[in-house]
Amino acid sequence: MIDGIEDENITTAEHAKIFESVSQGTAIYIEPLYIEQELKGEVTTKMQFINRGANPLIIRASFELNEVFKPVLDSFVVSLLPHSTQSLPFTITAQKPITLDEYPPILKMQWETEYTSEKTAKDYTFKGTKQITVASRHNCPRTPVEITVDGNLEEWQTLPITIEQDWRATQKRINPQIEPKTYGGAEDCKVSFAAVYDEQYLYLGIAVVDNKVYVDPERIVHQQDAVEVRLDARPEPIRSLSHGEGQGTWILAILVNPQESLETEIKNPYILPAGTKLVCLKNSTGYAAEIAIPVSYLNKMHGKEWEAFRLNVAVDEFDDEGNGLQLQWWPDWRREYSIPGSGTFIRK
Ligand SMILES: [Ca+2]
Ligand SMILES: [Ca+2]
Repeated sequence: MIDGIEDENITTAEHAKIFESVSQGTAIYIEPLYIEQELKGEVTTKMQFINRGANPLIIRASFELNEVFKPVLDSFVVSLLPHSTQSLPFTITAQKPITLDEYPPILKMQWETEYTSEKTAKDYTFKGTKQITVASRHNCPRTPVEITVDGNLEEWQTLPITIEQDWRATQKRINPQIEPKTYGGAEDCKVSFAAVYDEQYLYLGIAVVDNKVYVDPERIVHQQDAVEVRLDARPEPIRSLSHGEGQGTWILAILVNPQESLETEIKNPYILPAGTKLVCLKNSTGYAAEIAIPVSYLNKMHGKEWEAFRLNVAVDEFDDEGNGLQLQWWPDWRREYSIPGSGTFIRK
C-alpha cells in the first residue's frame, strides 16, 4: 500500500470493512489454548490486534473474575498506529487441571475500541466480549489401510472421537437459560468418528449408535435422523475465527440421512466438491456414514498443499416425527458461543 494515495481512493466497501473490524471486534484475534490431554499451571495464548484504518485505534480490555483462569493482567490498553498489527503473548494461570472431558472453562474478555472514522471524521466507541478458552487440536493421520466408501466401517481401525451429549447440556455453562432436551444417553444415540487421508482423499468415518432410526423422505434433512458435517479448509486465521459464514461456499456442509440401501437416493442440501463420495447406511446398531473429500478441494481452499482443517460433526436424533435433539461435537460455529479453532485437525 502506498500511503496517501491509497487513502484518498479508499472505497465504501473498504470503509465498511474497517468499521466492522472496530465495531464487531474482529480487530482482535485471540488464539484458543490448545490442549491434547491436560492443561495446568501457566499457559500462554497469542493475541493479535489489527488496525486496518488510517487513524489510530485504541483497544481497552478487561477480564471477568474466574475461578479457573487467572490472567496475568486484569486489564490492558493497546494503542495501534494506522495500518498496523501488534501481536502479544498473554499468560494465564489455570488454577486447576483442565481436560476436555467436560465442557472447557471460559475466560471472558470485555473489549472497547476507540476509533475516528476516516469517512465521517467522527469518534466512535464500541464494546463487546471475547472468549479465551480451550480447544482441541487433533491429528489427521495417513490411513494405513485402503478405505472403501460403502457405509461399512470395518476397515477403520479406530474411531477415537465420541459425542454423547445433547449440545444444550454442554452450552448451559455459558448460558444458564438453556435447558437440555431429554436425551436417553449412549443407549439412545452415540456418535464416534475419525478423519484420515491418503493421496487422493480426506476420509471421514462416522458411526452412529441409534436404537430407533427414523427417516422420512417427505421431511427436511435435519428434521429426522441425520449426520451433519462442516469442514473449513481455509488457512489461518479465518479458519479459526470464522462464524460459519458461507456454508456451501467457503465451508463444506454435508447433511445426510441414513439410507435403507446403497441404491437409496442421497439428499444433500449443499453442493459438494466434484469427486466427493458419500454414503450413509443403516446397519444393525444404527447407521454409519463414510465420506471421501478430494484432497484437491482441500488444497484449493488452503491456497497451497493442505496442512490442517477445521471440522464439526453433529447428529440430529429423532425417534419419530416429534421433537428431536442434536448431538454436537463442538458448539455451532454460527453461534456467539462458538469456540475459535475448535475441531482443528493437523495433517500428520
Ligand atoms: Ca468402508
Ligand atoms: Ca433415531
